[in-house]
Amino acid sequence: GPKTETQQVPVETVTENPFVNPPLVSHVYTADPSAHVFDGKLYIYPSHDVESAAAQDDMGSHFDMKDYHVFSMDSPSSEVTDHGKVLALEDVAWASRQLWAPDAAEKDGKYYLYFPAKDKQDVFRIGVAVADNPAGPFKAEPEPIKGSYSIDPSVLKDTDGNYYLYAGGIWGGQLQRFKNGKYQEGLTGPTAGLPADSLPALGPYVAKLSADMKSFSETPKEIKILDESGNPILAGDNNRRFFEAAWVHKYADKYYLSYSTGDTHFIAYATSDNPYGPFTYKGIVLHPVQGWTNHHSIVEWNGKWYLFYHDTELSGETHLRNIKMTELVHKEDGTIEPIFPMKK
Ligand code: FUB
Repeated sequence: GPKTETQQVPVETVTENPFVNPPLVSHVYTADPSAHVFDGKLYIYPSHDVESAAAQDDMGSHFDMKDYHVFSMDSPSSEVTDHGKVLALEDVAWASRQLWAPDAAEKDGKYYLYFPAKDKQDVFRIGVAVADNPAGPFKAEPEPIKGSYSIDPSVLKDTDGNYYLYAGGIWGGQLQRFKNGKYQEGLTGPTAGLPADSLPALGPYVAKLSADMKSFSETPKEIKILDESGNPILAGDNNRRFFEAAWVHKYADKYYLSYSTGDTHFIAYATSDNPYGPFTYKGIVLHPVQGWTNHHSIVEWNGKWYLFYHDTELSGETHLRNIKMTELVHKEDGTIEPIFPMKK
């Protein structure tokens, strides 16, 4: 029967959700979101994370992705539409595994998806796939972009109509295994080939795209990132040195290069007057997220700026991520207001 005496109610600990922003997509795992506004709509080109039998190692073998989906939004607060699978590993003749962080660009009504994958020799190259529509499907070129290497391509459409491809990533991204664009055989593990801690860190590379958007019009050039005194950021400066995820946006006539510092988990940024750099380190865009990787994009949409990023709120697993977005503010002095993804 009903209890009449007063019962001891256990004191519940109410745990507050520590994440500042909610996942944008929850029916599939998504990461590395590259966002662009095409025809007034916002399109997101992320990695599509999947469960994998590959062992977790310092080369990122557990990031074993096999296809890409494209997503779109009509407004910053609207639902996210999944346009489905737009490119699959089996449809890329030259690739063997690991479809990592992509980006997309539009030129003359055609859309180009740039993506890293390991070739049949297990060397990361960058491919391009073409579509008539921002939501795909994309058809891959039979060969990777000639002269391309490493991971994480992103493309800047400059205000003068030139397109620049930025790329590179150390450790699993293999950037340290290339000298003058040539793969050095015999380097194994994530760190062999890296400069000593007291030497300048490796930078991402940049190459102007040719008119057809499918090739480089020049030999890729390494980007220098300098500290506030004009000295190169050193390889041992893990809090500030480039690791992966280069992204360039233009704001008030300045080029902003933002990137992940990898093992210290920041998205840092540096600015320049020139798309080729040198860039000067300015600070942090995004503080560490939950999960090892931190990877983002920055885009202007209807007069406001947004940061797209990911964390592991839905899975708690470093290789099963979910994309998120938040507003980004450029301050009057040109610096970026740092973003904290976790409640303090
Ligand atoms: O998603 C696979 C890799 O993890 C990306 O290419 C890196 O930037 C890191 O996010």
